[in-house]
Amino acid sequence: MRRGTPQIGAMQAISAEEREQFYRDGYLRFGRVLSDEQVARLRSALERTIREELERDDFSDLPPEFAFGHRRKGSSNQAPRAIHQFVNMWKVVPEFQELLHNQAIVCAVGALMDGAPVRLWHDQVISKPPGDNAKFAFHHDYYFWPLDRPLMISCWLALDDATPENGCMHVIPGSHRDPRYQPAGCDLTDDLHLSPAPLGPGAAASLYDEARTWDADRAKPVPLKAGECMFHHCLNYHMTPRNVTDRQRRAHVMIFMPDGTRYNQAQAPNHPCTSTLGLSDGDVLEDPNFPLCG
Ligand SMILES: O=C(O)CCC(=O)C(=O)O
Repeated sequence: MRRGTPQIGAMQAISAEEREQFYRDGYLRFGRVLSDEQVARLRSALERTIREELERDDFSDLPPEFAFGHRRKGSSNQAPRAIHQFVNMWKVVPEFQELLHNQAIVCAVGALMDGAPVRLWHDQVISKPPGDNAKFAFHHDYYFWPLDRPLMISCWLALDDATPENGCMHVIPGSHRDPRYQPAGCDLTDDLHLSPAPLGPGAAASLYDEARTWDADRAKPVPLKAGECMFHHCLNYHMTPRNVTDRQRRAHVMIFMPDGTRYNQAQAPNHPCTSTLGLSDGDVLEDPNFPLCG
């Protein structure tokens, strides 16, 4: 199992080769960060959460963003979904909140961010239940986030074995640096991760719409065993194909940002994690909604 080394310092948590690979390819298959017992505990916490939510009539004590991306009791929209989301699990389920202190994950992200203090932008469980899922088309994540700089790093943590057949992550290596994939004005220098330049609000890249029609064979699959994780850069293009098996495909995704990241509404005006917070452009995202991790 990968171990963080906070007492030695975040820079030790990832090798120079891994760091180089992450910034060259825009993703990194990192390895095992949870034991089988920890995975089983998270799965049963998720099952409990889903069960409890389906029995509820009053949702007023849940954060508003938690409703986004899945169906509740009595929901009129029964259309199939590409993915089912449970946003900000950390606010609702203690077993998932513990992951914000997983040293292997947080120290590796801190090292990838050159030792910056690391905050959570949000987390979510994403699942593709058998028979109720579809292809989740190619995209990069930054396009959907109202944040001032493209410096976010996601940790995609498998809660089930993830394979091409049940919809594992598929990435286009290097797309985070390729101008054809990125909005005009995006700074793609070698120091991308240090670049302070904001992107044009919501501007789609030349390949953005076309890429949404592509199939998984245009990309590299990243199969993972339950308890293993990968990291991906917020400008990296990725997709997940339909789960055509009778197996679950659940993942927990934590999205980290360097401390000091600011709100930029025009980039994504209606994001469920910020739309009720009354933020103004330039506000720094901080506690309690965006906690420091470690
Ligand atoms: O898990 C999935 O199916 C999609 C994940 C994804 O797009 C992401 O983590 O950015």
